[in-house]
Amino acid sequence: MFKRILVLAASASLALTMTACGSDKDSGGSGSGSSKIVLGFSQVGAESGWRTANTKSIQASAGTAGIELKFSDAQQKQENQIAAIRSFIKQKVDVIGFSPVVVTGWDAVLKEAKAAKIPVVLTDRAVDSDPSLYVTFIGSDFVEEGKKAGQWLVDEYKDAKEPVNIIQLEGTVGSAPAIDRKKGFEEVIGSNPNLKVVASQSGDFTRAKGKEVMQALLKANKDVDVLFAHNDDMGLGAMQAIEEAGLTPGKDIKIVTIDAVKDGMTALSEGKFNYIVECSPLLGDQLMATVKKVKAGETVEKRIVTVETVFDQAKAKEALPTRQY
Ligand code: GYE
Repeated sequence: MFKRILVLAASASLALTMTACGSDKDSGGSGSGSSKIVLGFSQVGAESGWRTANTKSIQASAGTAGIELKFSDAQQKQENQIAAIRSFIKQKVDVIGFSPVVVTGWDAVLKEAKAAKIPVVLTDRAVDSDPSLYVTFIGSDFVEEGKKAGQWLVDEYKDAKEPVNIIQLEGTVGSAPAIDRKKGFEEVIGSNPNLKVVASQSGDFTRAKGKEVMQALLKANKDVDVLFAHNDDMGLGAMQAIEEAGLTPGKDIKIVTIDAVKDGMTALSEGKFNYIVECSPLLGDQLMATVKKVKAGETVEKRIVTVETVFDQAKAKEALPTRQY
């Protein structure tokens, strides 16, 4: 019961935030009197360093592009995202952008946006809806990221004569990055029968959950060689659990993660992580350029893939001083 009241209160405050900033659509014109493009953006939440950097990028790029941004944080809940998108439709924004927390369950609301003739641009994460329901999807290739992480293990343990026991910390259940990173990773390590995933569980992309789940998994699995975490934050939480268990991260248990945010890169440069596959959160400029094109009636590519790299400990040391996020 108490939980239910909290949920109601949360959605009421969400609705309030959105009406509070929802009335200024025509007041944001530039000096020339022309009206600004209005973009309604529903963000997943603030679960990780990656997400915070992504939010900053979107806000900064909207400012530079002269686009009015109506921003809504869904606290990692699909129902909040659906409510936000419905509110954007009601407010008649020009374009809707969102990063879908999970892959499934978007058909109805995407059809509503289409019926209202409001184009939708997906950023960061994919959906399983019919592609005719959105204009484009801007983001990383998560299967490829999982493969790059797996390839590091294949190379690192190419001469291993004994089983290499791996713990995998998965991202949010049902999210595109969790599904695809797991798929790419397991496909590549499958080439070496010594590489064994002994436990695989979700840590919901957060540091706190990463630590909690790793504590439990370390108790249940005595001989762990490698941790593969689907993002830096879970890896950082797990790193604490490893240290508290009296083990040395980076040595007793090697750590491979995805993202390459500053805290992850710091751990890598200090030898506590062993490898990071980059996933860039800086999608703001591409999003704003796409929004402008869509508004001008120009055609855009159905899939816009982000360019990314990988980091070992030496490369992390080099890159850290100029890292933006
Ligand atoms: O890797 C993780 C975040 O969807 C790519 O979400 C994003 C992932 C990112 O919480 O840190």
